Amino acid sequence: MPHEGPDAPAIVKPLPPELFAVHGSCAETRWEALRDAGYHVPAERFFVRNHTRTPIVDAASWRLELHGSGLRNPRSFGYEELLALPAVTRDVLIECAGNGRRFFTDQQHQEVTGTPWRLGAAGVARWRGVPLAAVLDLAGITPQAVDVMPRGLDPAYVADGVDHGRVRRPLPVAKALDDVILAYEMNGEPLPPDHGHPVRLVVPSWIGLASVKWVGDIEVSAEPLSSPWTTEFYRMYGGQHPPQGGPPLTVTGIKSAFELPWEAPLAAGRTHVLHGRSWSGRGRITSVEVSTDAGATWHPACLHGGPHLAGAWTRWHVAWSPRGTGPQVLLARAADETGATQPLESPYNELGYLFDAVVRHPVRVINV
Ligand SMILES: Nc1nc2c(c(=O)[nH]1)N[C@H]1C(S)=C(S)[C@@H](COP(=O)(O)O)O[C@H]1N2
Ligand SMILES: [Mo]
Repeated sequence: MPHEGPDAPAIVKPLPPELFAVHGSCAETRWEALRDAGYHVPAERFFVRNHTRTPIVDAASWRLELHGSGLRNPRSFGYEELLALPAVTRDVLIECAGNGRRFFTDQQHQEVTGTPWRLGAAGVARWRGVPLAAVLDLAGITPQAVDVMPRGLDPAYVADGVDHGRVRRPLPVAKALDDVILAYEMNGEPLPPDHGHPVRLVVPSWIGLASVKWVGDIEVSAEPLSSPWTTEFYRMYGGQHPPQGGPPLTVTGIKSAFELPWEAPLAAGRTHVLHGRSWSGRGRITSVEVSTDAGATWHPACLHGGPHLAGAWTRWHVAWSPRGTGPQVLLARAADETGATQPLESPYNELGYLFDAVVRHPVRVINV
């Protein structure tokens, strides 16, 4: 199949049904596919969120253009030039702002629009690249610079007959200079096409949209910048929110997921070790509790060793001996270092962003 032109597939890598649920141009990781994965999600299992489709970009001829009123020394970088700069390596979670969206409908009976993700639009990888700050410094970022806007090389995003241009989203200069990476490696390999080859942004703790893939240019401006991705999309509408929408979304929320299939069959009369992962854009996970009786009682899960990274996830497990047979529901709720925890209901917004409530994960206890 061709990878360019009108018949090109939206996603290049294979999407076997045991690993992914496909939603149009996007692919959701199945949580059971993480049971035998390590801390990092292999690139072959990492979710894909494409506004249009994966472009094939040739690293050898690719250039990153830095331009705009906030630079003293506008310039460009080739792939080899970036690789020659001092590198950083960091475990960072990328999560779509719409992850969990379908639970607004399934659990809260609210109507929302957008891709109906369960919890599989999130993943941690080990990213290696150049700090964005270093590249901005080489381009002579001035004290007057306020916003930094990377733009992707994928096709323009057209929705309902409106051409919104190529995917781009300004970052305030404070975030751009803090911990953002211009990444060229994912889990020790060059970035695969679907995840931004040759270079993408990795913006820790922020909604996935900020981590612009296939970056081709970056505008650095002494005036505030905007794009449809800050004025129209990725804001909260409806419910308690102002008519023009809340502020552009930045930091992601707090979530937990079991590494089990939806409606997993579990054998009666045995003890099962339930595994899962929790994460929060606000900081480290400090505790996770599991309930198997609809929230009447909660049991602490055992958090797996090592430092519980901010900007990534914490793995955990808990033992469970189901009583009886038939459909049952598993609940997990995490707390982070800011004291935030997962509520039983998530505040409504029309586009279904930042679902953070406890997810009711159905299982079937069966006689074997
Ligand atoms: N250029 C470009 N960058 C993009 C997107 C896109 O469609 N085009 N999607 C964004 C969104 S909404 C998310 S959630 C993440 C998903 O990253 P992944 O596909 O590597 O998992 O990429 C972001 N970067
Ligand atoms: Mo996203």
